[in-house]
Amino acid sequence: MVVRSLLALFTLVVVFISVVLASESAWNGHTTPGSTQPTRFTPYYVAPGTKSYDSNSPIIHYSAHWKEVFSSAYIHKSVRSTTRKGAQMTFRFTGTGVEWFGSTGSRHGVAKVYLDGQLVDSVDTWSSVARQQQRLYWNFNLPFGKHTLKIVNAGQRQHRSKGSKIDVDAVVVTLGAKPSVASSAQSDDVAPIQNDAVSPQGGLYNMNLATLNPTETWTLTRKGNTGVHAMQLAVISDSHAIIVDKVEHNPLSIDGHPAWAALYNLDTHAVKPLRMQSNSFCAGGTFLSNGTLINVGGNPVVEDHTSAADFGDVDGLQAVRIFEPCDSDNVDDCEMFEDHSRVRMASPRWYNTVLRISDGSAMIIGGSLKGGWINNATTNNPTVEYYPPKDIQGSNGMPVKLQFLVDTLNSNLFPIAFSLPDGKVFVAANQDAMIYDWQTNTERRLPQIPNGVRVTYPMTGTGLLLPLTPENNYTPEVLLCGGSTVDDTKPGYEISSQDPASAQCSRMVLTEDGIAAGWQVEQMPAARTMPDAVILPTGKILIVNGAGSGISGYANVVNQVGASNADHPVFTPVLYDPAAPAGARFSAAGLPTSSIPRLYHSVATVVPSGSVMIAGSNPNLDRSEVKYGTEYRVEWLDPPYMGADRPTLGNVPQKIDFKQTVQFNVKLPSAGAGNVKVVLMDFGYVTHAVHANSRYVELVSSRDGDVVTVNGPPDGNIYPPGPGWLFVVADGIPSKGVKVMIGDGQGPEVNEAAIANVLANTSADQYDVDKKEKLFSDDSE
Ligand SMILES: *[C@@H]1O[C@H](CO)[C@@H](O)[C@H](O)[C@H]1NC(C)=O
Ligand SMILES: *[C@@H]1O[C@H](CO)[C@@H](O)[C@H](O)[C@H]1NC(C)=O
Ligand SMILES: CC(=O)N[C@H]1CO[C@H](CO)[C@@H](O)[C@@H]1O
Repeated sequence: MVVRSLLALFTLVVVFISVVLASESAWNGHTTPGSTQPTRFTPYYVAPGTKSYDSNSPIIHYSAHWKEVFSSAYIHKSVRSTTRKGAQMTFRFTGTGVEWFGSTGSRHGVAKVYLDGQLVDSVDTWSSVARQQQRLYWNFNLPFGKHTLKIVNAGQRQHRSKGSKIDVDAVVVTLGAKPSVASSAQSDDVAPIQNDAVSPQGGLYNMNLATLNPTETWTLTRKGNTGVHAMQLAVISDSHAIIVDKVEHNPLSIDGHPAWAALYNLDTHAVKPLRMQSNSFCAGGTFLSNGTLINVGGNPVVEDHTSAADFGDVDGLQAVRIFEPCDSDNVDDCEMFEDHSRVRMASPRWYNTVLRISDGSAMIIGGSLKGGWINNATTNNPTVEYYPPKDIQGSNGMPVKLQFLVDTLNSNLFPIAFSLPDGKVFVAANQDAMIYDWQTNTERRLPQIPNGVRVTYPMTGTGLLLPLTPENNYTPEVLLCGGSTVDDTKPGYEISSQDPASAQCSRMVLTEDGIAAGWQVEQMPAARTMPDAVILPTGKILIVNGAGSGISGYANVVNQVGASNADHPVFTPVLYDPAAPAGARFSAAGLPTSSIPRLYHSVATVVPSGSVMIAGSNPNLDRSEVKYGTEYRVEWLDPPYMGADRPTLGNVPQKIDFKQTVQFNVKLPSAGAGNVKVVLMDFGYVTHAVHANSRYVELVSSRDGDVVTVNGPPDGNIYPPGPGWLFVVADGIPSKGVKVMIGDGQGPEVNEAAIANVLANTSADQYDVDKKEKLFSDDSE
């Protein structure tokens, strides 16, 4: 009886939501043209800046033996299909990209895809279940101009297939624009490569500018395609990075719908879609002390501006998604695990920061109770909680109030946080900063960031903990760069995409003397909001990405460019040497200029080879191809050391415990090297300009010939237990990074009572539960 009425309630809610959607047309759930009924979340989507040609368009030419089949399951209710070997369709278009949509099923076979006369792919359209409106081929990286797409029935089928049918439901063209000749430092002229339907790599571009001495030259190479937009990025192994996006119409698909997470192969540039249950817009993440990655928080299911209704995902606001260690090159069995009935946060969080702390657990900081834009007192979640849950001063797993996050409204989402060498946590939000002693739940406020600069969303700056070294006795110093002085109490209609960003960097030594001396201010050569700051194995810092004006987000302010709240992309990175004297720290010498805007939702990280991976940019609700569209292209910025003769390492132990002394082999460049140091790095978990856990710790070491002796970090305060990357840097030239587990490799302490208390006192997906109850009572009136 109870079950039945619950079911009835649920059905009513679903019907109600559907009705609301029908009248508003779900942004992401697709509404077939000519219909008012939203259908399921399929790959078919006509992004702004693209044009769809239906299967019966007069400019699509079919050879004999194609027939027209009618069903409401197809785009515009019809599809052209053929079972005849050699039957072909030809389509001429002008643009920068093309997508072929059609069906897959048990009677489907293989199609050969040709672009401009060249065979580019062989697409197997077989699937065990019938699916319509699937993206069967895509390439978004064509040089602007006239192209011809030809699809030919290969007459082949795999052994499971009962036929060799292929069909064409629609072709979508990315219109693109002629590139401005002056701006491009990169080549756009390489022919498309093999594009496998299962793991499409998109276009391949590779142009080196290494005409000068390679040891002095930075190179920028465009290579690879993320398949899902790169909103969140973390290196998980020698060979792979994980990319997490929000729910949107990405070109990569899984289970018949667009994917919103993927594993990216750093060597081959192949992408493998990951199955995600809940909406990860906008989550944070961290590795725990046992190497497991957690991805935390997100968005509810129904939200007009930030999420979809009809793609079959679940509420992500309380999600803790678990990604167990995945260290082998073969990532076939690596998956994201989610079960909100057993594993979840106690409270909803959107735009939370997730940090590994000194005991190897995750501290989850702040966020908003629902998706939206700038935070306010109604949506604020001014608390911290932990994963696994712990008992802090009687909290028994429940969220612990943080007054700092009340006092820093409104611009306080995605706080900048770092675990400090005394185990406490530095937190910056809006114009303020503090040191948080999480064990005693006490805050120590720090001097305010000078000159009214705000550093967190949507006035986004970036922050780093500067290198910790034995010489400076692991004295912490933090660096905050960029952001905005825009008043965070102004409504969107009083903020413009043209409001200048801040060029200010502020740094402070976190000792009594340092705090008394306050923030030391310097100016970047160019103002930036949404910059990414990446520590290189040399200890120098690359500042890349971002905009010269406006703020984070989309569709909120005046003078939007496309939907972007920001404008004036900054195309040239700058290098910052924290060890150089003030006034001589910034240099742009030799740094190449990109032609790809990297605005809101851009990322950058160093990878084990020492190269910097730059990806993303998407100031849009869903995939868009208008100005500042959704960016899938990856760039690789190689510092000069990539072309140098580099140290190589051997026999590095997989695990180094605190204070443990270990030895490994090094082969130094033939030139010989005077200054040899061993460095332990955490590349961080990158999202929204927050490089959580990014860390650079120099270890005590000595060298005897080709044997290096090194001491593990003194304790979990200096380096929170968990995975890291070991480098040897000889006279400023680093080796490649080798993955090591720091600590004993065990998971963080599990407090069963705290977990039980959280599960007993909170419900899963609370936001949507409340909302459904509210909807139902509204509906019944
Ligand atoms: C707070 O933010 C939410 C989400 O953006 C918005 O719906 C609400 O109107 C805001 N409340 C106030 C008082 O501004
Ligand atoms: C690591 O610890 C977390 C939290 O307790 C747990 O969920 C995960 O399964 C552990 N991973 C491994 C590989 O033991
Ligand atoms: C604060 C709160 O609601 N605490 C409750 C959590 O769940 C346990 C077990 O059901 C109760 O005993 C507490 O009162």
